[in-house]
Amino acid sequence: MLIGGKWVDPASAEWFESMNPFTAKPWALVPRGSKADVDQAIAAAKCAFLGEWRKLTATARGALLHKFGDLVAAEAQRLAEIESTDNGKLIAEMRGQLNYIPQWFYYYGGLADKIEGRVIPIDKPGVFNFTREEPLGVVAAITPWNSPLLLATWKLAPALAAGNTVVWKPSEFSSVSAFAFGELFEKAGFPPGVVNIITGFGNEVGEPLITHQDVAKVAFTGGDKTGEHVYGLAARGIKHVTLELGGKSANIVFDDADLDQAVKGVVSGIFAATGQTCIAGSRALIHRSIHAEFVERLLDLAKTARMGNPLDASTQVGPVTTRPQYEKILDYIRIAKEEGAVCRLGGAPAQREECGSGWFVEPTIFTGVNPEMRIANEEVFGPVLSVIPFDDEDEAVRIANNTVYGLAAGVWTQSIRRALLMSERLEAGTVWVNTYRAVSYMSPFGGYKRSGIGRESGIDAIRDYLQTKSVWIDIAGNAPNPFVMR
Ligand code: TXE
Repeated sequence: MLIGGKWVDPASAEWFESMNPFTAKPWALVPRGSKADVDQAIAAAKCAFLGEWRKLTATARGALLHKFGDLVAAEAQRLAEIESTDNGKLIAEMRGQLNYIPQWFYYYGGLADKIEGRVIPIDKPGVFNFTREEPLGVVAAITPWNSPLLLATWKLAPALAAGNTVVWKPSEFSSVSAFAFGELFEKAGFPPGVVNIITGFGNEVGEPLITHQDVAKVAFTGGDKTGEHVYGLAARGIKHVTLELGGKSANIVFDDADLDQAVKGVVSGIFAATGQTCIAGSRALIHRSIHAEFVERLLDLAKTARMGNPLDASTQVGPVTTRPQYEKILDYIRIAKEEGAVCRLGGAPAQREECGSGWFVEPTIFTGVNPEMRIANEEVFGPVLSVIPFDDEDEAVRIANNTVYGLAAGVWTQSIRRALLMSERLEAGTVWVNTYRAVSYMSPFGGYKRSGIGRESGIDAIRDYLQTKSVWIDIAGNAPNPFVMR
């Protein structure tokens, strides 16, 4: 693990296995961190925050982020292979992602020296008042397994640009790429302790991190139940928190949509990344007049999905990342069947030869889904689509918003009126019109309702890593009455 610029063994002297989901066999050993390591990492992060890191100008901080981005770009292929092996994401997607991740470091690196305070034209004579935007201190970044480096980047880039230091805990299911990232932070020349990495389990590493008095902020991505728990722990220490917690996003297809595009959009929304994305369009809301035709076209396209080794560039649907997740998906398929949903495709573990011994679930499509069913309300986080018909805009909005989540939504229509109206009425942090699953370092991302708090990416995100100080300077020199407020 990386603590204060040194690679160290865990205090527990224990390691655990990281599994390759394609082979269902262990392929790496990961240090099992504990409170003792967490305490050291936080001490190192605090020391760096008060020392070396603070001494750097914002421009110099930005230059380091830029350098890091260059190193990630140079190592993109290697990082992509590690990530594919450790969590089963397609190499085809990972190459693109690793080539794109540097943009976050360039963008926030550029922003580092544009964080400006303001001079307030204060209403009191003889006083000068201005604000400073200051970093929070030590940030705990806790990340999940589904997109390990991308989701860590969304936290690390703005946190560091704002002048914070970080202790990062990757998911126990996909920690290996974090070590490769850590090496690049060192190589870029970040002072020791600015970025620390502690691997291990949620209760053994995550909780001591969140509850440590020297952690000023918790930036978390994961499931909503864990998020709720993390929020509660952070509340006890009155810590800053951002949470990104998944969803049950609706992909809404109107009868005036370009159906070729819409079919591809719905398929990409649920089967890309094996459905293991927070933004998965796991509910397809289809206008009743096109429902039958659309379902046939959906089945035709989904059936062509090539499953297999994620390291093969032609694979389109890879394995499920973890054994518990694999079991959870199969459970939800069983529940949907018991609830009376009609399984039109898949609905079982994949038995294809090219899937070997990996944790594969067939791309699955349910019709006859009633909005009240569990399959229409709970996050499956797998390649399982619920198709629900609707009659008009009002009903589409009602069904789409009838969920505790609010991360994203897709709207397929040729009508600009409808596109604008729907984008206003949908309770979601992101609305895509005639596209799906697009993200950028420039555009804020985050959830409404139970999908989270705060935003990642874009200029706004850096505000979540800053606090405002108001400075008052008397320039009149006449002491006021000490017994009344000035
Ligand atoms: O996530 P967890 P899990 C959803 C998805 C999935 C479900 C469970 O539905 O099926 O969550 O996945 C750390 N204190 N998403 O169990 O538990 C943990 O070690 C502090 C949605 O893998 O949320 C890991 O680093 N930390 C999602 C991180 O939290 C704790 C992405 C996420 O793990 C902790 C992943 C604790 N008590 C799953 N317990 C999204 N929003 O994209 C765990 N952790």
